[in-house]
Amino acid sequence: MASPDSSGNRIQNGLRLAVIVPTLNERDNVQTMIAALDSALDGIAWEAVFVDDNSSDGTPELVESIARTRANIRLIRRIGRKGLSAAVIEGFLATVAPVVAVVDADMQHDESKLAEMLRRVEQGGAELVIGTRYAETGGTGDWSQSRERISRFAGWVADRVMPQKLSDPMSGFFMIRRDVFVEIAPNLSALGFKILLDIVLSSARPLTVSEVPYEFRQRHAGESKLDSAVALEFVIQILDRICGRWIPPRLILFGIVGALGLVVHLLVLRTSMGLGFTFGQGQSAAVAIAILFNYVLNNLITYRDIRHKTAGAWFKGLLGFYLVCAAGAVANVGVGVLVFAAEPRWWLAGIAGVIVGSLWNYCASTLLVWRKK
Ligand SMILES: Nc1nc2c(ncn2[C@@H]2O[C@H](COP(=O)(O)OP(=O)(O)OP(=O)(O)O)[C@@H](O)[C@H]2O)c(=O)[nH]1
Ligand SMILES: [Mg+2]
Repeated sequence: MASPDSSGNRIQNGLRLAVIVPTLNERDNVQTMIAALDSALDGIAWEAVFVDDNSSDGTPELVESIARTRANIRLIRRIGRKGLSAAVIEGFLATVAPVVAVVDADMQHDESKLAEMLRRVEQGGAELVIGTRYAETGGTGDWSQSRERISRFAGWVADRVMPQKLSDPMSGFFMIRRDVFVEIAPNLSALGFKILLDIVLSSARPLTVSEVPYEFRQRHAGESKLDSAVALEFVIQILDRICGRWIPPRLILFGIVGALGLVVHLLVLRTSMGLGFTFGQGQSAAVAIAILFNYVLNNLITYRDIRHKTAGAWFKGLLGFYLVCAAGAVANVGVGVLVFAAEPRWWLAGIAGVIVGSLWNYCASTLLVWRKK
C-alpha cells in the first residue's frame, strides 16, 4: 500500500479504494469497523478515512492512535463544523484513490458487499454503486414499522424530483468513481444528511448506476444521531432542488411560518373578541402573540442551523424580531397606501403591502436577527 521511498515520500502503491467513515461519537465502533474492513477487503489495496467532527467521546484520539501504526487508516478532524454530507464530501476529496465509498461507523451497513461493489465499478462499468435496502434480498432489519414507513415515504418524495430511478435514494451506503464525484462536487448543496441524493440531483447527466442489495443491521454501539433536524434538512434539500434556483429554501420556510402566524393571529383575535375585548385590544394581542409564535418557529425551523440557543441570545433575538416586524408593518401599510392611491383596488394594495412587508421581514431577519457568524 503506502510505503516510503528513498526521499521519505509516500508512494501510493496501486491504491484502489478509499472507504470514508464519518464519525460523531462512535468510539466503541472504531475497532470493530476496522477489523470488519480488514476482512472484507483482504487482497485489495484500500484505505479508510475517518472524518470526525470533534467527537467528545475519544473517537478521534482512538483513530489517531491506530493511524500511527497503520498507513491505511487516516483521520480528518474537523473543528467548528458539523454535517454528515459535508464530512463525507471532505473525505472523498482527501484521498487519491480512484474509487471512494462511504460506510456508517455503527456497523449498520454491510461492509462485506464492498468487494462486489468495487468489482462492479472496476469491471462492470458502473460509476455509482448503491447499497439498497429496498430491492431483492435487501432489508431494513429490525426497524420499527413507523421508521420504515418514514424512510419509504422520504424515498417516494425524493423519487418525484430524481432525474433517475433508484430503489433506495436515501441510502447512506454507496461507492462512486472519484473522478465522477470531483466533476459533480462544485454543484453539491452539501446540506443535510443525504449525500447520495445530493450527488444524483447535482449531476449534470444521469450516472451509470448499479445496485447491491444488503440487509440493514442493528447499530453496534453508541447512539443514533438521527433526529428531527434531519427530517427538516431533508425538506430543505428537496425545496432547494425544486425551486432553489429562484427562491431560497429559507424564504419558503419563512413564508410557511408566516402563514401559520396568520392563523394564530386570527385565532387570538377571535378569542379576544369572544371574551369581550375591543377590536383594538384583540388586534394588539394577536399581533404580539403572532410575532412571538413566528419567532419561536423561525428559530426552530427556518434558521435552525444558526438558532439562538442561550437564554440571553434568545431574548435579544426576540426583541430584534419585534423591531424588525414593527418596521415591516410600517412598510406594509406605506406600500399599501401608495398602491391604493395609484390603483384603487383594495385587494391589490393589500397584497402588495403584505408582499413588501414580508420580504422586508425576511431580509432584515436574515441580516439582523439570525446573522451567520
Ligand atoms: N463527521 C460527522 N459524522 C456524522 C455526523 N452526523 C452523523 N454522523 C455519522 O454518520 C453516520 C450515520 O449516523 P447515524 O446516527 O448512524 O444515522 P442513521 O444510521 O441514519 O440512524 P440510526 O439508524 O439511528 O443509527 C454515523 O457513523 C455517525 O457517526 C456529523 O455531523 N459529522
Ligand atoms: Mg446508523
